[in-house]
Amino acid sequence: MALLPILCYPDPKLHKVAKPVAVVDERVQTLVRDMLETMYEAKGIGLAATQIDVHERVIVIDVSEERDQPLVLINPEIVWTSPTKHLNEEGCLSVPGIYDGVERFDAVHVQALDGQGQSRTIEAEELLAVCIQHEMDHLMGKVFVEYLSPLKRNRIKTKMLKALREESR
Ligand code: K1U
Ligand code: ZN
Repeated sequence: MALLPILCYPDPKLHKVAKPVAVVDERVQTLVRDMLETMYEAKGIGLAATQIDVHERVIVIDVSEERDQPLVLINPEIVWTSPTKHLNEEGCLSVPGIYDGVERFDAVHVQALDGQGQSRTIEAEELLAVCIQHEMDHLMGKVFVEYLSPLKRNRIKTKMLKALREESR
């Protein structure tokens, strides 16, 4: 297993659009294991392959209290959305220390392959639904701060670039 470095906003690589996985083989299963290890180590509830500079449609999630219910979504597609949306507080491992409200569907149904390449439909609500929508945005090259006002987004960008400069001193 391996811990993978997580890209930090405003890295332009976070805006690449991920390609579908052709076959769930050993390479993809190793990627999934490494992503789970990286997500748990970073204390996140989700991670998209885009965030570790792999531009393939792979997501890992675990919203359980005990951190023992990993969910693997390969080539996920939203097949149903609830008629209602709500504002939810979100964070992002690629934008450390920043939390803000984003409007998301209250519930979604997602069709995806699991870690064994089996097709599954997941009916998600509450935090799982929010997390799935956040991670699927990553696969499309979208970071949650892009839902915020240009003023907020520019402040966040400046703060992140300053932190990166200080880190590399
Ligand atoms: O994609 C990521 O960067 C992971 C991200 C997922 C996420 C958190 C909250 C709402 C939507 C998506 C995180 O895990 S951020 C860290 C975290 O554990 C967390 C932050 C706020 C609320 C709940 C959890
Ligand atoms: Zn994120």
